[in-house]
Amino acid sequence: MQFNLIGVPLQDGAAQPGCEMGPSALRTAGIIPALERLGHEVRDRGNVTPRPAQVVDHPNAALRALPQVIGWTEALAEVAYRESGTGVPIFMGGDHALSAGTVSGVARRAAEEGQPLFVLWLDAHTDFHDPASTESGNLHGTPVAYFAGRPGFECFPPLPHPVPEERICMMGIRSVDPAERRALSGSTVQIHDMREIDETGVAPLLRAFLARVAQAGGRLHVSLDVDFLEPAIAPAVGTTVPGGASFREAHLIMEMLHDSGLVTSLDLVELNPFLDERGRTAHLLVDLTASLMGERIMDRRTRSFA
Ligand code: HAR
Ligand code: MN
Ligand code: MN
Ligand code: MN
Repeated sequence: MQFNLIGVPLQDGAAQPGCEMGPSALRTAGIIPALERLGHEVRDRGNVTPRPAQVVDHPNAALRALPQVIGWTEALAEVAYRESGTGVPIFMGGDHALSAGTVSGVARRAAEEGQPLFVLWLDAHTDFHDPASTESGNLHGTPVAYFAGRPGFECFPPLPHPVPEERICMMGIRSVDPAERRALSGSTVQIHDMREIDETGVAPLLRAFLARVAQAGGRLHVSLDVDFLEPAIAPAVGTTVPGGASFREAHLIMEMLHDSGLVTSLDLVELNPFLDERGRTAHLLVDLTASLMGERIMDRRTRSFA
């Protein structure tokens, strides 16, 4: 397979600085040789530069870095569209605000090629605020509502190909703000919170979703937020929430995603190397990426998701 690695040194969407070092940490942790060892061809396309920030007013005074995040979204939508035309793009963040751009770009590509795009959102948070509802003002809490085409994003770049809410599946959720809860209560976004994962296990939940993607002849964008993981194994993130996915739950998800053959793009986000312990979180993200792209413990028969 052909991978296009894209660095996204964005940290304006998060409260704590440090995510701008994420792409460097992933390169240092060996993401390129890890993929090459699996027989893939890897092109490092370098880091994205945002469009210049324009003056933009918004009534929510809490909002932080709105013009900058808009500039990143514009640039990323273009890059994601382009880089998804020649291979599987891997976006190395950078905070989660980057997904506003990456998902809208790959959605445009999917629409042009006549395939429905699905999104698997692996996160402690639903990131379903709009610019008016966020109280923290941190725009990494908003990308899902943007690419789903929810109202309230008039200040953002126009979105020609929103992802229908029923094609969005979230796993790992354990921190939802009241405004997000209200917005999601009338929504068809599929949410598997940690309670459901505890009771059911990740495998049946993911298998059902992958079957739905396969049935629809769809393609799948995976967005992996570091805080999806249990903080004890992945400390390098500014928004840790206890009770996250375990090492094996996360690897099993990646292994099943690989077997499905459905994944066409990937975000690795919220890695803050400034908070890491001797690179262990960066290394874990590289190992998870390798599992997603074909590393396996033992050979086994591939399960069909159709
Ligand atoms: N919901 C909270 C807020 O809007 C926390 C959002 C944190 N988001 C991320 N990405 N770290 O999931 O401020
Ligand atoms: Mn997130
Ligand atoms: Mn999160
Ligand atoms: Mn390793």
